[in-house]
Amino acid sequence: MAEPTRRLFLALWPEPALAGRLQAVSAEAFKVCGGRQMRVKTLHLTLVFLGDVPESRIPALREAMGRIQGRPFELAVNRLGYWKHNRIVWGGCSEQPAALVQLVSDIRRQLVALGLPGGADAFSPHITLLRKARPAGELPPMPTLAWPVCEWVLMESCQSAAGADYRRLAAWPLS
Ligand code: 2AM
Repeated sequence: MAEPTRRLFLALWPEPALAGRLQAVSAEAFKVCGGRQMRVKTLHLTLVFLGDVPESRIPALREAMGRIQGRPFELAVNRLGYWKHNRIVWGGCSEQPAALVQLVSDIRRQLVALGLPGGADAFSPHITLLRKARPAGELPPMPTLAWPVCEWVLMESCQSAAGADYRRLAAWPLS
């Protein structure tokens, strides 16, 4: 029998206050782009998407991630964009802090060493706000939202009737 797997990703998760402000931006974008708004509790920024990982690999994954010594940083979420290829409206940043780039590169290196998919695609940090959205002539203005990042998390994605539900499996501090 095939080994059970879990659908995993590594992410940054905003505090409720910031998630609320992102949701307010999402509500404005929804007025012009329609689609489906992500629920406030599910808003996040993916660092690396792992996909289906055999359960037996999860302890080694957690151990390897725990070896990473990341530095805290502040993200200025100051861009709102639309991607035609997957019809999402996203929040993002015009500049990637060096500590964020380093964190993703360290994660990828550890994943490669474990023989797990390490996200070969270019890293395009974004927070999905709307799915199945239509392109708008002009998106609403985006305020600059300061996001002090002091931890990153391992999440499991579980399908539910309401869309994807996310479960936190582990968190590591940035200090
Ligand atoms: P998205 O919001 O741009 O779709 C959980 O699915 C998280 O992993 C989401 O943030 C999703 O990004 C991201 N992700 C990246 N690659 C993915 C893939 N191939 N399938 C599903 N989710 C992916």
